[in-house]
Amino acid sequence: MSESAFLELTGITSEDPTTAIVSFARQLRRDFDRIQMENEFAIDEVLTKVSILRKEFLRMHRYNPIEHVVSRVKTAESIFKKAARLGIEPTPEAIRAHIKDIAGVRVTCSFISDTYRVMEALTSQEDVTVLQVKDYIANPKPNGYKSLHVLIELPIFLSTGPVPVPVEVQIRTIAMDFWASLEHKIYYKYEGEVPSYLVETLTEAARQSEQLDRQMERLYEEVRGHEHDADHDDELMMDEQTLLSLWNTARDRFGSSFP
Ligand code: 0O2
Repeated sequence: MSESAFLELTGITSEDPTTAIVSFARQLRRDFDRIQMENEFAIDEVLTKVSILRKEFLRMHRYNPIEHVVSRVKTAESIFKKAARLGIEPTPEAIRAHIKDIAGVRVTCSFISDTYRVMEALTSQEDVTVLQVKDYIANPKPNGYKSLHVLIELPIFLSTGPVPVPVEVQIRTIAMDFWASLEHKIYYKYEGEVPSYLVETLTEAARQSEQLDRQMERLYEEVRGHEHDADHDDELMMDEQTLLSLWNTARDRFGSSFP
């Protein structure tokens, strides 16, 4: 970009443009630092929510629907590339307004039903606003990509007050995740020009991974049915223990006249 074009874009009219450009660049850096910071904090909030859900499921249902969680803040380079692709001015205001996936969290679940359960539990929280849901599990992309994409917005609490920050949460099964990371690697290796035989193999792998997901889900439901019976026995046992202790308390209170 020529100096005059830069001055026109930034609106700098100072008689000493060099000083003005340096101070503008410093301001830009501060603004971008702030954007990165807000996005890091928003990720912390989402990770805490996911961790609480995971612990609650474990404690209350003795079951963990979440296998693992990863997160990332988009790098400045990747933000600028996306801005250029979308035809957005590379200013902090335009980036805040148009790029909503600077903060990303990926939750990997064991089973398809868990992905929807986790999405429901996360999006029904009071401080979470759902901006968009893309269900690529029900409607996979033509290449076979499957995942739930939920764009949420939640407040982070800074010393200056609350700031709403969008976070893209991707929720998928282990099989979907395995497929997506391999596809991503292949796509990057061939810089988007993937040979057709590999595209076909990937599409076939996506179909097989879907079958695997469905089979695993069926197996899990069967095993879960048996576990429910065992849980019921445990509850009965706990009740008997509670009854026994109540009985003993009553006997202590009423003495030997109590049977
Ligand atoms: P990264 O490095 O994961 O952040 P856009 O969000 O505008 O770029 P789109 O298609 O409207 O594009 O958004 P969408 O459908 O919500 O997908 C965005 C993200 O989903 C991507 O992020 C990928 O992480 C993932 N994704 C989408 N489609 C595919 C796919 O076909 N294969 C794989 N492996 N991942 C996919 P980024 O920003 O591209 O990359």
